[in-house]
Amino acid sequence: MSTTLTTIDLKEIEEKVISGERLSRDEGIALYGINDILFLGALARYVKEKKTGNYAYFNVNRHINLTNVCISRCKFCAFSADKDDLHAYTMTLEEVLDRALEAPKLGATELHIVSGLHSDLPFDYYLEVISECKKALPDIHIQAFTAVEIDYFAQIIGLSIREVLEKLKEAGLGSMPGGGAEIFSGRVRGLTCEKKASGERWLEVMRTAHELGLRSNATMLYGHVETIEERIDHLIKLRELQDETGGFQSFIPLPFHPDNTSLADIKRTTAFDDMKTFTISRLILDNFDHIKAFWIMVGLKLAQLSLDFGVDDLDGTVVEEKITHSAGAQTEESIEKEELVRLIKDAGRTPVERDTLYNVIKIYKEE
Ligand code: V47
Repeated sequence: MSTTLTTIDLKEIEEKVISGERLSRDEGIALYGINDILFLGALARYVKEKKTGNYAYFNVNRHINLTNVCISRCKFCAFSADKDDLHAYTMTLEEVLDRALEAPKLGATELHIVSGLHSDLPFDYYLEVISECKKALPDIHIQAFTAVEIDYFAQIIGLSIREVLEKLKEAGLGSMPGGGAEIFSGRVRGLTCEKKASGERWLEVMRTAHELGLRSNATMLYGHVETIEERIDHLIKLRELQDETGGFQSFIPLPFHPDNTSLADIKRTTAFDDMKTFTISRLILDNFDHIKAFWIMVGLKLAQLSLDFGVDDLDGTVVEEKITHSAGAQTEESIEKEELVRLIKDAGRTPVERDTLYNVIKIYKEE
């Protein structure tokens, strides 16, 4: 890395963070050059505690991936398939409902639905998935469809992004997950996912969703062909949109898993890279309330540790996960809520079970 900071500069950064002053692009880039992980952790922890005190959040949710058929075939993805592949699948509405109906039995308050960009499914299929799930489970929150999927629906049905989102909202869509953001840089998208929506388009979809009152998350897929500068530019673009709309709830850095992808030669991210990315995200994204460690991708041990490095949310129980597990994840696909509570308590934080919109369901105070 080319840029490094002197001790004096570090003091300056510390003072800026403590006085709530915004860090610049250059400072973000330079922070990646710091190997004093405890310094970064202390700063990120300071910001985390200012925002959410000693709380660490989780929810009880169930993931559903409707289809793995995808016309995009991104180089970093091991989940997607061509329509004629033996492992290609598309769930019928009945199958979706079967899975969805398991959710309340597991105590879940959220369905998290994301899928491939299927070549033939009509927009009505997705509308029906949402409306039927909502009809069957009126109390469950449906967080579904990445900005990339919304952009694709708009193309296949010939409607504007706003019209697509309005129809989905009317059908029962509650909020949007943060996937598909990858790295916004056109260079990186050209190398890894040239067929999917551009970074500008992803941001445009989110802007429109927020204008319609739909809240969303945001992600960054890191540890493949991007540079540190491109990571920071990604964060700055999210910060700028958040200044405009305030519609993002949480930011989730996603470490790249290379197995079974076209980028299988790339090595997995290291613990230092993961922890730096959590802390620097916490420091740059001063207008985001929550930084989430998706334990499925980060691993349970690092996810627990991240609670001292700027993270305040561990995502949820998940139940069934295909995207990371296709790419070699060694984590379980599911976790009991009691285990999330144990991990959080053991880190000295107060576990808070939340719903999708961060309304508190239960605070696990010490008995
Ligand atoms: O968009 C794909 C990423 C995302 C790989 O919003 C990969 O709360 C690592 O966005 N290695 C889907 N990552 C998952 C996602 C998500 C997960 C949990 C919570 C939320 C939320 C969102 O996974 C994709 C892509 O960026 N991805 N392939 C891979 N090989």
